[in-house]
Amino acid sequence: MSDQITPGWIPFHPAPSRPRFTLPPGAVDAHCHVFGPQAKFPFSPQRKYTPCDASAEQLFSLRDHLGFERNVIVQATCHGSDNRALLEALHTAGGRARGVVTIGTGIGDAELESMHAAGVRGVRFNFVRRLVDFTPKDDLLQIARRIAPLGWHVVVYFEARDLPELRDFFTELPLPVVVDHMGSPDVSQPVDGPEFGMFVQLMADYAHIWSKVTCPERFSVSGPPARDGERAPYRDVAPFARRLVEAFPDRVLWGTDWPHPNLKNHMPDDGLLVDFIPQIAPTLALQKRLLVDNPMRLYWS
Ligand code: 0GY
Repeated sequence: MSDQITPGWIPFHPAPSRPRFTLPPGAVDAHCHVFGPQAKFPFSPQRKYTPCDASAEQLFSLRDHLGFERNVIVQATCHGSDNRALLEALHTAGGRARGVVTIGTGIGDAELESMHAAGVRGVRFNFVRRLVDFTPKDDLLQIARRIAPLGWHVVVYFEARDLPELRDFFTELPLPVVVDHMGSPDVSQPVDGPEFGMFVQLMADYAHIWSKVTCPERFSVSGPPARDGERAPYRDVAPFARRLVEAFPDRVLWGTDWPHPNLKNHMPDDGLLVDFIPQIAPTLALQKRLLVDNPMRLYWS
């Protein structure tokens, strides 16, 4: 894999607007990444893409600009299981960031404990084939059993078509399972259709399964607003996220997904992304659970 940025890569928005929606005090951006900088934290030789640098300093400046108080930084696949960039970001965050790492079965107890002290609270299992090579489920189960006593959870990323095959694995895991990006719905299908219905049913049946109601920019067909001044973006994704927020108000999380890896069409204005929130969490009570209470319970209690 070349050290040059992947051709066609869209860099994060250089000057996001200020949201019109005012975040509640203590809001957490519960899904974001840091990339490198490559010169200090080289990317993994097994990576499937080479992103632009996106430093912790830039992430924290976006946090302040948008009005968040805290971040949950999720290990991106371009760093493989080398979590140094993430751990350094946690170190510089002064207690205002937690982390979700990628680890192998060979990790020692001392390293897990030192990650916990640094602010790590979860491990990511990634099943998206364009991003990672296959890891046997036995290895993942072994990791889950190692981290459960620490009070950690797993974050899972998969494509909707793979849910039928993965479902039993998720339901049997002995710790909370947080699904990235609503299980990647095809929003051209009805919100009441069989595909999204299977995901909603999974959450209804299993109280240990949570969802991030993130990434409208990744799934939207209608896209961001066509007209200047319009502040209700990604309307076609909103009903999917709102369904989960209303049905499972204590098991949903929200995040920016900054710096938005692998987008093909457009780069979102992060301020506009924040303005997506009132469409999916229409009351103050739902907003507080989504943005403050739920992430604080999972990451800071
Ligand atoms: C995302 C999405 C993607 C990538 C990663 O770790 C990663 O490489 O998460 C993606 O390409 O869909 O949520 O960050």
